[in-house]
Formats: sequence, structure tokens, C-alpha cells
Amino acid sequence: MEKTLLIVKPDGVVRGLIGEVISRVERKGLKIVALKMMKLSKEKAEELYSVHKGKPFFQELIEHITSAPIVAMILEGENAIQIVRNMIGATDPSKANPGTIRGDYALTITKNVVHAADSKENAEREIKVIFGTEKPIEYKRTDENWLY
Ligand code: 3AN
Repeated sequence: MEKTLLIVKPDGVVRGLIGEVISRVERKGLKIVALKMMKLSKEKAEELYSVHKGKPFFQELIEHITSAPIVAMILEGENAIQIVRNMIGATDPSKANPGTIRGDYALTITKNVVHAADSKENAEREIKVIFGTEKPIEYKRTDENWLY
């Protein structure tokens, strides 16, 4: 089953939105197979956002993501990557549709509450950065027969 990485960023954690984010993905039917609160080191943050190295907003991005704890989770489900991207909304909250996490809870592009992997390749890479060799936990949701 497809897996993706979703992160509640420091602004989401500090604003008390961890539960809101988790609640949305749970109700959608996605399975949380790993969950972790941590404070990212500068090195890990730069690894996570390596694709943005050299861009004008890189420094600000690293400063923000290391400014307070994050909550990272691995989510499993059919088409999980695209589904979670749809649920978080556009990167720029002023363009994110209402009903999406960023559309409902964010105003600015750096403090946009969540991060989610945007491809299979990035999901695998980002999961390794955050969870290392830690294995996702296998179990069944009671509603699986009604989701699939
Ligand atoms: P997404 O988080 O939607 O995948 P990315 O991966 O393009 O967006 O960007 C990662 C993060 O970098 C964004 N969440 C945002 O905080 C920041 N970012 C992206 N583009 C800009 C920009 N033009 N100005 C400032 N920050 C940006």
C-alpha cells in the first residue's frame, strides 16, 4: 500500500493544530503507521528540504522548520500521496481552497501549517530523513473493508 510523509510544522504545533491535522487524515480513512514528535536539527532540516537549497527562501524555511517541534507521520492508503496533497492545499495559503488544511488554517507561505511529500521518490527519501531505519507499524483499521 502507498505510503506518504505528512509533517505538522512548528507553526501548526505551537498553534495547537496537531489534533486537527491528525483528525482530518484519520477521518479520511488514511492509516497512521508511524508518528513522531521531534525538534529537527539544522542538518536534518537541510536534508529534508535539499531540493530547495540555493532558493531565496531556503534560509527562512530552515529557520522556521527548526524553530519549535514538528510532528511527523507516515500515512498509508491507496493513492495516499496525491490524496494528502489534495487535503493540504496549495503551498501558498492565499491560493489554497477552503476545506484544505492550508486553506482553512494558514495565511502565509512559510508558516503554512503542514508539509507533505509530493511524489513517491520524495516520500521514500523524506521518510528516511525523519524515521531512519524505524519501521512503520502494521495493523488493521476496523473500517478497512468499508474503505477498500
Ligand atoms: P509544499 O510544502 O507545498 O510541497 P514546496 O515543497 O514547494 O511546497 O516548498 C516547501 C516549503 O518551502 C513550503 N511549505 C513553504 O514553506 C516554502 N516555500 C516554498 N515556496 C516558497 C516561496 N516562494 N517563498 C517562501 N517560502 C516558500
